[in-house]
Amino acid sequence: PQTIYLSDYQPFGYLVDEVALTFDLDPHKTRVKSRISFRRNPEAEDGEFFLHGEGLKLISAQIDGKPVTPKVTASGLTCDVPDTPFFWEAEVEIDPKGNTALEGLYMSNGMYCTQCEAEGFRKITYYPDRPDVMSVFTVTINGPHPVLLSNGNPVAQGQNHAEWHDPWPKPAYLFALVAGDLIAHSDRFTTMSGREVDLNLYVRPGDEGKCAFGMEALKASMKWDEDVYGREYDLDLFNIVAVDDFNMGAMENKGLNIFNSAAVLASPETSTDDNFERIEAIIAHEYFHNWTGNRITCRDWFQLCLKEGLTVYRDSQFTSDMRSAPVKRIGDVIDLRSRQFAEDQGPLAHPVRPESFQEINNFYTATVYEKGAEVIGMLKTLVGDEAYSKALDLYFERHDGDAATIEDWLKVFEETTGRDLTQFKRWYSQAGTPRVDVTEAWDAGKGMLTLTFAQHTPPSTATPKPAPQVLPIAVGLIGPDGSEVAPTRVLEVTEAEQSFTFDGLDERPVASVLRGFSAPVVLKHDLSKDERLHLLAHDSDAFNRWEAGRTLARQSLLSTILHGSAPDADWLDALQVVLSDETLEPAYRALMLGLPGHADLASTLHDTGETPDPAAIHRAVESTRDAMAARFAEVLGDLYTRHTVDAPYRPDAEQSGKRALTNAAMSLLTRVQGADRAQAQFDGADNMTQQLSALAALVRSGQGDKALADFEAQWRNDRLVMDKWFGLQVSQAKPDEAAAVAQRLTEHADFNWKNPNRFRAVFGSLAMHHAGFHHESGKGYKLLADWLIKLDPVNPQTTARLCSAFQTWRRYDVDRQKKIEVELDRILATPGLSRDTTEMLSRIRE
Ligand code: HT7
Ligand code: ZN
Repeated sequence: PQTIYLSDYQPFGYLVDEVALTFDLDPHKTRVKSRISFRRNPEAEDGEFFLHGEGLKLISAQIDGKPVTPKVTASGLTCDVPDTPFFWEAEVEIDPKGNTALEGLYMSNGMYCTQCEAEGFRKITYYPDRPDVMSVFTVTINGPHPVLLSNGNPVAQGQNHAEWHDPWPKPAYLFALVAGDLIAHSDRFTTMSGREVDLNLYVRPGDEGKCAFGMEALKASMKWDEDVYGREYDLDLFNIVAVDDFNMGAMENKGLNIFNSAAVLASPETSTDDNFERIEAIIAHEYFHNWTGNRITCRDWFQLCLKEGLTVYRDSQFTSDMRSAPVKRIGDVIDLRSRQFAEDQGPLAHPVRPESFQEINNFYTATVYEKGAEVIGMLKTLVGDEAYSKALDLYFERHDGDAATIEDWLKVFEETTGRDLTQFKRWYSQAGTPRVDVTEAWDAGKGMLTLTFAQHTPPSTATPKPAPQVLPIAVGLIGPDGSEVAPTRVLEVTEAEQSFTFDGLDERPVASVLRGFSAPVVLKHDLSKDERLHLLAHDSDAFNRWEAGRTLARQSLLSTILHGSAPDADWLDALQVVLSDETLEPAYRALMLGLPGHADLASTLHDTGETPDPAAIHRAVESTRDAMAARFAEVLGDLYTRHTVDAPYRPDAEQSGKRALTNAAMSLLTRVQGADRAQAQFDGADNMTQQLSALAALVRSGQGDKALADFEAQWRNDRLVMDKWFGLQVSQAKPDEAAAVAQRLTEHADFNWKNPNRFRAVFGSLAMHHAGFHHESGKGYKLLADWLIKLDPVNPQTTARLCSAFQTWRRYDVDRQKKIEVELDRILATPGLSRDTTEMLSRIRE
């Protein structure tokens, strides 16, 4: 496969002013007519007329009304064209029903829909399918469907016919079309300048009852973007459509967002609190793309973080404002560490702005998205809130309508602040997670504490020689009595080694370093256990207070894993005090009850030169949970009673925090008190959060058979709930049974493996079940490989994403590595393996 390099960027030789498309819909023989105006791009040297196109049957082509015979290959066509502006017209035939890859125009449960990012438009018609070619689209749709949608505003609607016009120039990846028998849940929004916007959420009949929450989230997002970023919506209409077969969460097509139904449909009976929060965040994310992505798009796909990092950052700000900021931050850091750090520390490591790729779909990664958002957060910390706001205003003003680059983005910050961001830019160009060692020197005579930071980023294939990066490290000091003796100060570490002093101190304080997780680094700060206990009891920074508890938990678990020791009693005592502190919000205490994940522990062991044993990790986590349950039984029982919600269900932060705490308590109590409480909760549940957490506790305790059958009988016809049923059985299985459970589920009549949500419910859960996937038998590896081989020809994108389950393989013992190697090679040897999967596995295998 061909490798594409950032350094080879060349503008396209032509500008496109207008695109008119006509679709005559048919399941296997859809006809697409295009009429596109081209003129030479004065800024481009190369005038070759190349249009992308894949899997298209060319029926006819004309230039200025005269038939032409282009040279057609598997990736597109070339043609001799005039020097003067001209109209290109073509008619192609495509097969939406045969399109199982879910890219381009495809069918899902009888409805037509599209997915064009990143390079799906070329499967619809011949076009310069690159984000820097922006044009105004007019779309005509003919087909026997009550609802026919495209981008922009409607210009004509008739029986089996609709015409749409999008006045905003856009790249082809933002094109969308939907046709089907759909029902709209409608509302309105008045923008800050008084524009009336019609809002519709289109769903399949039967799903009408699951729209209200998404609609409220949309209106809240529209208002928030006006209030916080001054960004207003710019069309008369904003449509969202829910689709069952979808490769990712959702897509920000201009004026016509398309969502995986799991990322938009919600009701208390069928969705958990976590689902509600995720849906709110994804709706916000896609809506925010209207400015950061659509009005200002990317020049090329290497700049993906320009829209994704910024939009993730914006949606995390939104969630922090709508819910609890510390709880959101802790959740984000848990996620960053488990997904992005693993990526950055393994063979798939790449910079936030990659410099080469074979298949761009493989670069919609935690690094581009989540580390990309962290980079924005650091920039804001460094320049301050006011300068951030000014820079963003300038960015929107200067680049509206542009296909921009990271250089453009950084320049607005340099201009507004006068800062030189040359070194900061390394956050975009270097792969790898910096390790930061902090050492302390206390001068009692001078009342002075010196903190010395040493940074080092492990080299990787992507970045063999990393240079020091700018690290904004937020630090505060806690006195011996628990009060804060120095408020948060942001230290700017720019050197490989650098010291900072705090003076005027009466007694030696405990340093609270990297408050709020102010930089995405691995911090090594050799605090004593007592110092960490002090921070756990007193740190005024909610993140670092939680982090102190988490580090103590990790240390306790590591000594259980390595030496078989009992859980650390001092940590458990301190934790009990925090759990009982009614001044702390329940959601925060629920997080305190959580333990580092198995993969996180494996990574820490690997970092310290140990070979992680997944079975030993599993045993240590289980025995620690048992010990917590036994020790905290009384407190947990009290928390369960005190915080049980008896008001009508609301998915807000307050109620969901209480449920998170009571369910964490219930789950632990099941270990020492038997399953009655869980069964009672399951039987009495009137919402999915309560029902599903009880079911998980029952299944984990080995007493879930009846509840599983009851659940299936109750929810057999709800595909999103059934995804939970499939997933839970794998995630709660005993390690030696996980692969067998997954295998058995694939034989279930409802295991529709071509549906990405269902496939991920089983195999995503298996890959995440650390001890089950890495079971010494190798059954987990083999089963996943069998199914990846089966899925690849049908849906390469989803297959390739799931390959990342193998990315940490070199951490494990020789025996496991050998078993994984066999599977990697078996998949790689499959004839006709997709470019997506080939690239992922070759990088992992390297
Ligand atoms: N911008 C979108 C990224 C995307 C995608 C979405 C759905 C299906 C396939 C896709 N490929 C890339 C989603 C987002 O970040 O908002
Ligand atoms: Zn996005």
